[in-house]
Amino acid sequence: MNGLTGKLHTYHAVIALLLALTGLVLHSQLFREEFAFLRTYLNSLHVVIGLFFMLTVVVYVRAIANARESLAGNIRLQGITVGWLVISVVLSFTGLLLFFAIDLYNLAGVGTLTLHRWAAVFGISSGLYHIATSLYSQQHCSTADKTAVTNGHSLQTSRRSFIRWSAAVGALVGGGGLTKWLFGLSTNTDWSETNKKYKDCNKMVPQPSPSLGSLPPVGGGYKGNFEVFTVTPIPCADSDTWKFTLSGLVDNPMSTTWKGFLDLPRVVQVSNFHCITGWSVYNVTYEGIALAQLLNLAGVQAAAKYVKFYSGDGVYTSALSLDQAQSSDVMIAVLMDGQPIPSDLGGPARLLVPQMYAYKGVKWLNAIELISEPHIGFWESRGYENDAWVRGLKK
Ligand SMILES: Nc1nc2c(c(=O)[nH]1)N[C@H]1C(S)=C(S)[C@@H](COP(=O)(O)O)O[C@H]1N2
Ligand SMILES: [Mo]
Repeated sequence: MNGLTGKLHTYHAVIALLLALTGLVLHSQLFREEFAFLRTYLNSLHVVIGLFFMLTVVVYVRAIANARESLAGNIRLQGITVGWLVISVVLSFTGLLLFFAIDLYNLAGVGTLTLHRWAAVFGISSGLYHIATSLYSQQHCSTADKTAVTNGHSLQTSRRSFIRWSAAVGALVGGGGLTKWLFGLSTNTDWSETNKKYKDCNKMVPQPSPSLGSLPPVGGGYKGNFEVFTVTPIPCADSDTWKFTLSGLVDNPMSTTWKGFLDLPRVVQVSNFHCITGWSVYNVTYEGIALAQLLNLAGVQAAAKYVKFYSGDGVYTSALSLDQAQSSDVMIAVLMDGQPIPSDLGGPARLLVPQMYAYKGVKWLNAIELISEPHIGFWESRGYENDAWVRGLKK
């Protein structure tokens, strides 16, 4: 027992605490806004602390193996140990998968972040329970000898079980709150209620008709879940008023209605979608206008070096270098798995840059401008890389 509660226990506890703190902060609203520029560093720190955590788990397993005899009779301690071990292993495994997600490609994909979050919920709430109950029993133990003599034992026992039960209830309530927070969609906005109402509020007539390959989707249907991310309320588009413009340093500026936009030639592609916060969606069959083709039609002037993208929300922008914008898989998508893109996911038209993090994928795209100087977009000006290549995908 001593071997398990000595220095090793302290190290392990402190590291677990740091891991929980950095993980919670990474998920917080604050780090999607004011402190976005720290995200990548904090993420690396979280991973490094995670490696130390794994190290203490390994050492722990050895210590437990040595202390087998002292565990033998103690069902409660066995339960704690096995439970904690399972949580630690799941956390470590999903953490590693997430870190290598892009390199492992489809393998790591769907559900890894979800599993990591669930393990965090169980880990944090059982950790809190463990702290609460053992803090009490430490106090209790120091006076145990005296009280045993004065025969207050049954009182002690009932008080102890009362503490245990309150700690358990506290952990359950805390765990419930944590679950709600970690799994709430649109967690990055104050608009979640409004967004539910406007899940698909676009009124576009006609709908784009899917070409061969789009329906049924050649990718076989996307795998994973989109988390709706928006820094504004979801704007609703109407084909009567919707306009798309291409302007700036081009020979043939363009301003077109929805009908004209649908007359532009479209291509079909299967691509993956990676958000920098760790979730991905795989094998999405998109149909849309290849940006390189559109730029060709517009006749890009020699002075143009960058392409700036505007959103119908009036707030969000992003930009690519001309080179990046001409990558063959950059498109303005209007169909996803053969269906019009719903307004919460950026329809009627959204930008896709599959090899970059999805903050480059401007939703509700309605204007493109060719410019000579770099533009720093919404998230980029809050610290995200301007060259947003997904690690491992850069050509
Ligand atoms: N207009 C607009 N486009 C946006 C965003 C946004 O907040 N507003 N968020 C970006 C980010 S960070 C991501 S991960 C994706 C999310 O796309 P989804 O909401 O369709 O899942 O959209 C990107 N495009
Ligand atoms: Mo994102």
